[in-house]
Amino acid sequence: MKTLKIAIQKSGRLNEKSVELLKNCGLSFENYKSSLISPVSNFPLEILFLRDDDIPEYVQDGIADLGIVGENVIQETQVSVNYLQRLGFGKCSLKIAVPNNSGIDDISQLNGKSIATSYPAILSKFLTQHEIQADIRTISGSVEISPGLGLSDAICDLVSTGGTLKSNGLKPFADVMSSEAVLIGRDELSANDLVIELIQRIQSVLRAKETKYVVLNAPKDQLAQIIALLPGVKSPSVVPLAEAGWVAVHTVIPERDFWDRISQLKQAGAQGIVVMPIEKIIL
Ligand code: PRT
Ligand code: ZN
Repeated sequence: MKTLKIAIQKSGRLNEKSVELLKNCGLSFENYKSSLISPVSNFPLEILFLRDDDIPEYVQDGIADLGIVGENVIQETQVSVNYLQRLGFGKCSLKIAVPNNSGIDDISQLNGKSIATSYPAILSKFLTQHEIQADIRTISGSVEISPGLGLSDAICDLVSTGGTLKSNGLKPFADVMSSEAVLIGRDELSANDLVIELIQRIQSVLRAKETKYVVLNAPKDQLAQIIALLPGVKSPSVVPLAEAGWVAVHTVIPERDFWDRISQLKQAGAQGIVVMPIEKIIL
């Protein structure tokens, strides 16, 4: 079968997590910073290291079959590619922000104002939807300093912690879009066996990230109550302990549910609760 090519960011915010995800899928490759292509030794796949802005077009044009990139970049480049899987990292929001003392508190007040951004296509669509006529100033970096320099009245930029806005005296004002890293693919490839296999591996890694393997000791007479508190992938395994009247309960549960239930489990008599990470969950 033909070797696939997947494009990931060469360096920047998505590089490390993209490499980690592919390695967790059992793919073996060198993360050469200096080269453009790295072959995977145990799967028919080559990794292309690119600037994130180029990834959607490379996938659309068939230079790469798959890509990992932020939704913000896909929307801005307006390409036609398939969204195959949301990946849960690189989360951020594209927001319009204004200086703290601007007096702007309603979106209609953006009419006639200038907005600096690196995302003119997305912003223009948003303004049209809200029937706002503003002057979009496209700049490629350091958008946040633009109001302070008198270059624009507002900005539209990506925000994750909000620290950059704060330290530049800006306040978030309107949400334009939220974004995360996604796996994209060429339209024709959705039914390709290798693509399906890779998506399945990625999904098993993502599922495992959200769940924990939990082992706890329970008095036998409290077992039903404890199991009721532990919704697992399937029903839990119950193993007798050397001490009479006690069992060990093994199960796999979503981490977010687990933390809420610890005190109830303890009250129900659970002891020696051990929580372990899981590498993959294959359903
Ligand atoms: O070199 P290359 O072109 O490949 O990379 P790049 O410099 O264009 O992008 P990079 O590496 O900065 O970001 C890659 C992707 O990460 C983006 O396209 C988003 O999908 C995602 N991402 C997630 C972010 C952020 N969070 C983020 N906070 N991209 C940029 N930022 C910037 C933002 O522009 C602002 O300057 O971080 C600053 C704000 O951060 P906070 O934490 O202060 O709010
Ligand atoms: Zn970029």
